[in-house]
Amino acid sequence: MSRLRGTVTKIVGTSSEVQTPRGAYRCDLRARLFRRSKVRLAVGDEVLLEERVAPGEDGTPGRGVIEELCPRRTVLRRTRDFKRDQVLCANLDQVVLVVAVLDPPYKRSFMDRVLVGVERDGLAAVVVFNKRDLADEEYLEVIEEDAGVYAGLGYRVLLVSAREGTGLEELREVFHGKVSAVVGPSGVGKSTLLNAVQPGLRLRTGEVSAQDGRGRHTTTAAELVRLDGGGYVVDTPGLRGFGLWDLGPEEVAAGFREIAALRGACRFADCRHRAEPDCAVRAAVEAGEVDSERFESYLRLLEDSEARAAERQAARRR
Ligand SMILES: Nc1nc2c(ncn2[C@@H]2O[C@H](COP(=O)(O)OP(=O)(O)O)[C@@H](O)[C@H]2O)c(=O)[nH]1
Ligand SMILES: [Mg+2]
Ligand SMILES: [Zn+2]
Repeated sequence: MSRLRGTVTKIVGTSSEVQTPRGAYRCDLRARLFRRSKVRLAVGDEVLLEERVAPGEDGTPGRGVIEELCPRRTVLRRTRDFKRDQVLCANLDQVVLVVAVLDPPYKRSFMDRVLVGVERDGLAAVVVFNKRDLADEEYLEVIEEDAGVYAGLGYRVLLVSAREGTGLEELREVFHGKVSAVVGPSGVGKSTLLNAVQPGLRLRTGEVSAQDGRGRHTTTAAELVRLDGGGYVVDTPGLRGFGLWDLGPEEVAAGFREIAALRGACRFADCRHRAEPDCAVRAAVEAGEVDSERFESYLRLLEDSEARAAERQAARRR
């Protein structure tokens, strides 16, 4: 019997929903497979399933059994205190970081923190500045300069307006055929943008939720939303999923592309680019080759990271 390849979009108890070229299937994970691999399925997993009942003409899902789990290209984990890491999403391709030019204005240090987490997880990042309509000519120049910094580092950068519908074609193209997570502060227009990309989606907008940074779905698992244009969006696992508050000092240095590129160029191999003599990174900042705001972000994240490491060490000694 032929096997169908599909993507796990939702998990409810021991049953999962799998999207295949022939339609959606409700599936049980074959017990043998589950015991052998000891792997827990996650949304985004690519699986091979055996069809039991074909999907209905009316769109009712078919039934199947998952026979095989394909190797994961990437995993997005959530680290939990006192518990094993949880895989929030498998095979995530990219993180789409959304910020607003105003209301609320973006903070570069926040953006850099997210980007460092994305680099650590080996994912691609796309930076979207939304609410372009709120910026006047003069302010637009500032934004374009900031956007240029990220574009210069090799990130894809979009300046869009969900309200005016500008840049949406390009955003659709970004999502096309990929598994994406949309992250960013509350109120920047993430839901509005997704609704604009896919009108049938009807995500609620405008609520300023204090929980947004953590995500609404902290207890239940994430879900993949299929886009008509091809591709999936993770119903946001929130920034927690990126373990951004748990970056080691080396991960911080490695997560800044322009700093990582200078590895080995400082006099000391373990240079942290603060006050050490003959530091190639600081020289590059002074020469204007490394953006000074990025460097400030680096120092800030490094400090955070070192403070956390010290805290952990103190806790271990206790
Ligand atoms: N002016 C302007 N407002 C926007 C734009 N996109 C979203 N908004 C507004 O920003 C608010 C927050 O949007 P929402 O999508 O809920 O943000 P989320 O928290 O990131 O999902 C809503 O009142 C939206 O109408 C835009 O491009 N321009
Ligand atoms: Mg929202
Ligand atoms: Zn250095």
